[in-house]
Amino acid sequence: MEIKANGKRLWHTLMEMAKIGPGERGGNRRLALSDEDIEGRALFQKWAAEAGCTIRQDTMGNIFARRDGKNPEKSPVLSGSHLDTQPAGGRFDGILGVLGALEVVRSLNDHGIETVSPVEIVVWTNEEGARFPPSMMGSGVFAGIFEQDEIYKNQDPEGITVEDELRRTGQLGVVPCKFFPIKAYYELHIEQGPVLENENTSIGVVTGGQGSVWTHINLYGQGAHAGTTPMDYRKDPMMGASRIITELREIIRSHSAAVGTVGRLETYPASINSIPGSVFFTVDTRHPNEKVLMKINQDLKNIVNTVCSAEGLENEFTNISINPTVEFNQDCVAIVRQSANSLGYSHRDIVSGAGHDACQVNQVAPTGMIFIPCEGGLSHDEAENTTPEHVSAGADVLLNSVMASAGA
Ligand code: HGY
Ligand code: MN
Ligand code: MN
Repeated sequence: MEIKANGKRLWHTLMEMAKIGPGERGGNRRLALSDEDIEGRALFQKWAAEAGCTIRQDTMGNIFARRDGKNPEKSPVLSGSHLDTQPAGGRFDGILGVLGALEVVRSLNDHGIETVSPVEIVVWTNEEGARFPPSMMGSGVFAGIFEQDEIYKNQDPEGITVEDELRRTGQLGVVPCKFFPIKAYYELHIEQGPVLENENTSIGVVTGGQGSVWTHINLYGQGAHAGTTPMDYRKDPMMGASRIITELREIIRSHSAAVGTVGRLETYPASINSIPGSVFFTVDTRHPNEKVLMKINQDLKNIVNTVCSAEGLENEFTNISINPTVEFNQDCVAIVRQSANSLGYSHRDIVSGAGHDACQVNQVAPTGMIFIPCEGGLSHDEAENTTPEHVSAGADVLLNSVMASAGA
């Protein structure tokens, strides 16, 4: 028999969390392992303890809040996501998954339900990768995809390492960050795209995710005077970058369903009257087919070399992360679909355009995801929004999916 979560309480909890690390336009800025992120984590841990959970933290700062089941020997059902945000992020990306899992525990408490398997809420460290690349970092070390010692050395743009920040903020836990047997993992998330809203569908039954490649490109030319240097004397990396970025759009357009983004572009010395000596920019490319994704990456690398030889530039082309396409566990997908069905929510299968911690956990545990619509399909912007009704429906489906796997 389906039970319902308390959507009103979840919406209020989301709005309380949103007060921490406010952005300039109503969203949030809680970069991974920043003081704001820590403040949000502390509030979550307070709520989880009040809900009767016992809390532990691992050496990547991942937080696990456990609600015991009848049989402590059974592998737990996990549910969660991330609390870190983009620099100009929204109030729901990641946060909905963590606080939705908290709502599951609160609802199980309200209904006096003791599951057979334990249930654990998880907060993964640094899903966004906006401050410390790569993204999905804490879940990636947990799943054995990244080596912790390597990840510890990764730096933010100020040169601060992951390890330093984990220590400074007291997030370096004592439990080794390593996967353990998990019955199932469910993650509730906004779609971050327009499909569900356009189709007026309440729930996305996520069957998998597209692959992605993150690349750092450095172009080196010759710094010189903006006024005295004739155009054909120049080795101008900004001209090189503009040609590469224009060509990138053509490469992407030649593969339907491909997307490509240049999110960061920095010049040195960044002076109005000096031709830059060097330019750095990032490229995020994605596609649902891994072969096409790797072809796009190769085409981009070729374009960089062609433009650099034409412009007299040197370059460094570094793939900093390559995330394969993902297929979620059929049983978990079926449980999500069945929960939405029996609750009477309109639903459709959907492939995720975004990466999620669930994509990493999927490598070591049966994993499923639940999407709800977001306004205009917008995310990774402070205007990110959804409705209390969608949040409530998502929480209901999450609660019933967790109960189906945990045995209640
Ligand atoms: O980049 C992503 O897809 C995720 O939102 N971090
Ligand atoms: Mn997210
Ligand atoms: Mn995100």
